[in-house]
Amino acid sequence: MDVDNSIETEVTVNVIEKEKIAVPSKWKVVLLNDDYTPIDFVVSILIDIFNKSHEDAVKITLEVHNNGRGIAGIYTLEVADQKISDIHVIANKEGYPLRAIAEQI
Ligand code: TYC
Repeated sequence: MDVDNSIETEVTVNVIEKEKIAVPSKWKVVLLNDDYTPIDFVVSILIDIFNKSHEDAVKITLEVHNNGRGIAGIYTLEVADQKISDIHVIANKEGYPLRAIAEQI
């Protein structure tokens, strides 16, 4: 007698397909404090590169200024790396030592 294995096969295939889908990991872009970068410059970086409101940008900047570090945003590694590179290029052009790093969540 023939047995219909199609549903079982379909379930098995679905499970295998699911296991193959890699969920991209998330990364924090952490802004680091320094003694030279002007506060207004950091605020404008947060508005322009991280799409923050002026109010949120000021809050994050003061958090970094007071505590040494603060989270600018959470992204895939590719996007986080691009934003970090953008910060370093813009800050270097102005002669500021502003640094940011990516940390996996
Ligand atoms: N500490 C800097 C100053 O006193 C301001 C600053 C804030 C620098 C945040 C970097 O990520 C930073 N001008």
